Amino acid sequence: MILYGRNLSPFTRRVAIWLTLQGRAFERRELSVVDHFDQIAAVSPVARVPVLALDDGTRLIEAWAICDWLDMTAPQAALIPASGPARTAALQAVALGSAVADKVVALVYEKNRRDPALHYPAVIEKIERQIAGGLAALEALAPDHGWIGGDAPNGADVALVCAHDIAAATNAYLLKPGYPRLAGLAARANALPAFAATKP
Ligand SMILES: N[C@@H](CCC(=O)N[C@@H](CS)C(=O)NCC(=O)O)C(=O)O
Repeated sequence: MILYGRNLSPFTRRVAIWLTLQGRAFERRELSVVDHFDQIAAVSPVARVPVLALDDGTRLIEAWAICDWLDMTAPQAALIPASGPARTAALQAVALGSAVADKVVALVYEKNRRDPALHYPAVIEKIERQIAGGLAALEALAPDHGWIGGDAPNGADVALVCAHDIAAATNAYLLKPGYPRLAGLAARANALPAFAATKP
């Protein structure tokens, strides 16, 4: 299997950590749409990462759909509970982490990449408010110690940490209000090889 995308993509990082926590062998192609558009367009019709190219040539897109395939094909190592309220709760945590990551990436495009002369303060402020709301919700989900997944990180832990870390890596001021439980979860996770090796 080949995973396309850089760790600076929180969606690609989520898939990379998922693969590693499941103990799967895979190759990386650390490409970004900004610098390698044509190479990514060659493997994804919408030219986005992550893309997971399977050994039979199938190419999967969208982090949630890739992780669903990973869990389906390795049920003994699944990172999301198979059914019931626990599954709904874990998927909602992943959705929230993913939504925060989405808005953090949107802020990178609007603020970090756009010429300051073309900044739209109202748009930036709206995105910052969306991120603040999402981070507060992630803080409420983050455990004081250990993992949402119990004895080991599950998909919810992975999504929360990826959201936290992309905010820290791109616009650290977003974390200034203080999210101590989320920060603690990220610190515990980043002490593990799967997270440490992919930290943006
Ligand atoms: N919903 C997608 C989001 C993927 C995404 O936004 N990827 C970004 C990198 S972080 C990308 O490829 N952006 C290029 C673009 O959309 O133009 C997922 O979960 O996989």
